[in-house]
Amino acid sequence: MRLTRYFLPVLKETPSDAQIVSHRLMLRAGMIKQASAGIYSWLPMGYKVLRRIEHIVHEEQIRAGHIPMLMPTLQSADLWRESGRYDDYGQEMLRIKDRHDRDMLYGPTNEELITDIFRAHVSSYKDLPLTLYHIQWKFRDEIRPRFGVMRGREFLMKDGYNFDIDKDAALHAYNRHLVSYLRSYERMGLQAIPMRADSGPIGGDDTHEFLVLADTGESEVFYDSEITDLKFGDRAVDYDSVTQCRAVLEEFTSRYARTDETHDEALFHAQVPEARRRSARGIEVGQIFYFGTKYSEAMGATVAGPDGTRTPVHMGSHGIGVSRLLGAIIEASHDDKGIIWPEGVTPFHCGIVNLKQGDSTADTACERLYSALVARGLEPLYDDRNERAGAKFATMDLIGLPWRITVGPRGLDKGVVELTSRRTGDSEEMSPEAAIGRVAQIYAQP
Ligand code: 5CA
Repeated sequence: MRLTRYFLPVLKETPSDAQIVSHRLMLRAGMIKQASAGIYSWLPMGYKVLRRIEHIVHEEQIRAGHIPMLMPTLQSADLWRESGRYDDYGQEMLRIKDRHDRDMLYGPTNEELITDIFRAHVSSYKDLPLTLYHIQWKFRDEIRPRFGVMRGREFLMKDGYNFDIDKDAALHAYNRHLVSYLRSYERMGLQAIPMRADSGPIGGDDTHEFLVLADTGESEVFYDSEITDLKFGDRAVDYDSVTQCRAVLEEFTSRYARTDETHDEALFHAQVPEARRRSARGIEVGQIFYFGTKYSEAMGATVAGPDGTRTPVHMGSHGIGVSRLLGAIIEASHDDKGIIWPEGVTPFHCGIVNLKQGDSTADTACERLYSALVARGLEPLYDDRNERAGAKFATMDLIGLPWRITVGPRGLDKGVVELTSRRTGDSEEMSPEAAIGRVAQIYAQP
């Protein structure tokens, strides 16, 4: 993409109404624009990162054997009356009447809708296990929408639902989700720690939230410091293996880590030596639930077992805050100049800065670099504006592309361009070919 042909409405001033750094940077970098309280338009660069995050979530869900589909945003109130949640959900649910005076709602989550699909089409244990998921917009009429996309009213969520014959099988689905979530967050450059949590309006006893530690997080958390040393890394886990998935669960959840809703000070002291006790703030980027037969019993979702007797299916639901993740990633990765995108989610793979636009040698070298990177399957953002170098660097630093190639007449005389890491600030001179090779290698799939 050439910057002169793109739509990147960066702001010079720091927006005064944004309280936390990720919100300020998303506005300044021209990623989002508020449409009304807690509702945002995703401008091209924000949308690009949103799609990158979605793509990682899809890949990891499919790798775990979960099946993508798409359910609507608007739902009929009738299903929610069956489960009993139409009244329970309260003011957070946006209720709408259609022209026939029928009660509709903008879905805050989809347990009812998916259970209705299941009961209409599945009736035998032979069709289990089954996990269906979608990535769809949700609406929760939050009393205090704030911090930009972090606590929105309209937000994008991945929500998945498992259907299993019994509790053991459903717990395997729970563990499988835990593994797939650890992988997903790490690919986004994040450390998200599973913590024992409260299940709230979704229900059930078994639930973990995934938290990214950040001072601006809305949740207070308590944990054993050893937990932050755990990395999922590139280990191969067979998602069909009950023992392998359980081993990961045990490794990542056996140490004390709880949100304030489930925190137990006495237990904390008993389990964790003082030097390792930490309290901090965290951003909740996902949550997994096992709630057994809560919805299947209320809505009559049963399957016939091998002997023909019908039993309610065991279910769980599993969410990732896709749009919230943009805020969480920026909170975890920025400096005073702007965003620092992890390679896994960056909107463009690298920037090209032409120090002397209009100089035919520099222009030609930039065009060549640009086409060579595109030919390698990469997406560079070429700053071809007629601007001074300082302004171009400031824009690149603000929007946070992890790598920048700087091209100027003086370097070209020596046959070199400069490759700079946004994270470390380190620069290295090399031939344009070498720079292309390096960038291609950084993004090569292992
Ligand atoms: N049905 C279950 C799992 S599919 C569910 O709704 N879980 S949830 O309530 O925990 O939401 C899943 C994730 O969505 C949360 O972990 C959080 O990351 C994100 N989320 C929840 N509310 C908001 C909000 N108001 N703005 C942005 N993201 C949100």
